[in-house]
Amino acid sequence: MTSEQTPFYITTAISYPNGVPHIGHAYEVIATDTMARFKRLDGFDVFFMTGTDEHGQKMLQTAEKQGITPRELAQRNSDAFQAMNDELGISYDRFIRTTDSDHYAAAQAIWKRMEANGDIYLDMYAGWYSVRDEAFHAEEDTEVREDGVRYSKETDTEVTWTEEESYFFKLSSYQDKLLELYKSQPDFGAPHSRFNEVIRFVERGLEDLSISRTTFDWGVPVPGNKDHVMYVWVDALTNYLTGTGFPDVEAESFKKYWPADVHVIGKDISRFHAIYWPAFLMSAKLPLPKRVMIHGFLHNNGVKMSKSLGNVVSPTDFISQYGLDQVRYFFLREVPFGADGSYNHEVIVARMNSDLANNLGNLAQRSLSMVAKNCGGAVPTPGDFTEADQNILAEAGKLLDLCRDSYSRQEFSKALEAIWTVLGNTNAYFADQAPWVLRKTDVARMETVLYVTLEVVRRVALLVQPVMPTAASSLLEVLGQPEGSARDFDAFDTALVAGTELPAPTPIFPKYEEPVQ
Ligand code: MET
Repeated sequence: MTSEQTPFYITTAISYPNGVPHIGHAYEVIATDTMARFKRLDGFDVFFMTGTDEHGQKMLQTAEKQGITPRELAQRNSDAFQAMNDELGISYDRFIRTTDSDHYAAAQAIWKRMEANGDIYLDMYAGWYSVRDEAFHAEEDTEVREDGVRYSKETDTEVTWTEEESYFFKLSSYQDKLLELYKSQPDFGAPHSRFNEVIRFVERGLEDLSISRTTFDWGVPVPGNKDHVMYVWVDALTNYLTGTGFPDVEAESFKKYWPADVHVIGKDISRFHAIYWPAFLMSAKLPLPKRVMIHGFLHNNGVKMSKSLGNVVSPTDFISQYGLDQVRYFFLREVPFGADGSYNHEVIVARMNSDLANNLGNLAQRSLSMVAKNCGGAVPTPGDFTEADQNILAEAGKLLDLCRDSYSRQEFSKALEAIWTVLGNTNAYFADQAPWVLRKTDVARMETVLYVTLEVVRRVALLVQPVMPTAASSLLEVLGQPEGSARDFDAFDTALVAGTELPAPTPIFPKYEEPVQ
């Protein structure tokens, strides 16, 4: 099957390493990682890329403030981002840095293609620039505030007057083509509410875009003019191509993975991805990504959280507090991906205790302990299935397709909700059937009930692997499912084999206990 695997290329945005990562960065990579893992388990040939965006004025200014070179700053914090990824168990295939040499080649190659298409010209730029946003803002979108400083109205960042020779990209001539794209591919941007904002913006008309700078040199040199470096976003967006082997368009990896299936990004950079990026690619005569998935922001709204636990916005603190799989589950279950959301200590603990410890952990532990004690530690042989057995097995049997459907739109919370609905029903089934009573009255029936319960738990364990890789792996272990093909989604419909020896069960999801002060 290997040679026929369908490719699936997914990316996160690449982060500015002008500081250390925070919980927002963790949220994006966790969601993207979950998607990548789901597709791998579902038989796709996945390429998953994340990394750091190291050029531009923001990096330069931060480095100057710290008395180091931008290269040193980039190195230090890029390492911190990579360490966060590793700590979060992110299964990236490449961690790209825009200072990688193959990236320079890619950025210069896309520039030349856009130039060859007649879309780049030299002129003077005069306007407002926000270093924080690394973005130009039209004068009418800025205002002078009480402190006498001019800000971008939209992003609340300071803007400074910039006047210099610059290359421009003819973005204005792509308005109609972009609107056609949005019309013919209504899922090019998602969710619709966020994509619609982008469409409205393009409908108001587009100005040509300044795409080079001359006042500093921390960037990719513009081909053929050593006085200019590329505007950081031209270089940054091109990272998605670099990862596939571009500019070698004959490379096997390029042919296989480009165009990307999904770019996962935050709502603050939707215009760069859904306007500039497709316009650059159209100009360069390259295929467009299939989807830009725009997620919202998570806010820590719990005063209690910061009071009782101190600063928990560092991903490391967060994980040591709650556990990695728990955090991954919480983020994806609590907030519909795409929407803004908030977190606090109470809701996290509620999810951990009710969804994980009770509904899944307890069900697994109770049924497995009964099997250990009463069935010789092996998967029992079921008798004929009753209607109740058949119903619950049928419900669980639908979950893979339900998940596939939800994941195709990155609707992680929907997939998890469906799984936990089945778990709720399985808990009710287990309570109704009362196998601990059957143990004394009807052992064969007890064995059937335990078999059915384990089979549902197995299916659930398979499907939660992308979200909670470690816990799911432990669960599959105690269900006698070794690593490898037994854990692929292909195994979903292959029922548990009676007689399979099971290791001694160990609880997988402990209840959250408040630390003793
Ligand atoms: N570095 C940018 C940001 O953090 C994202 C670049 S994605 C090509 O906003």
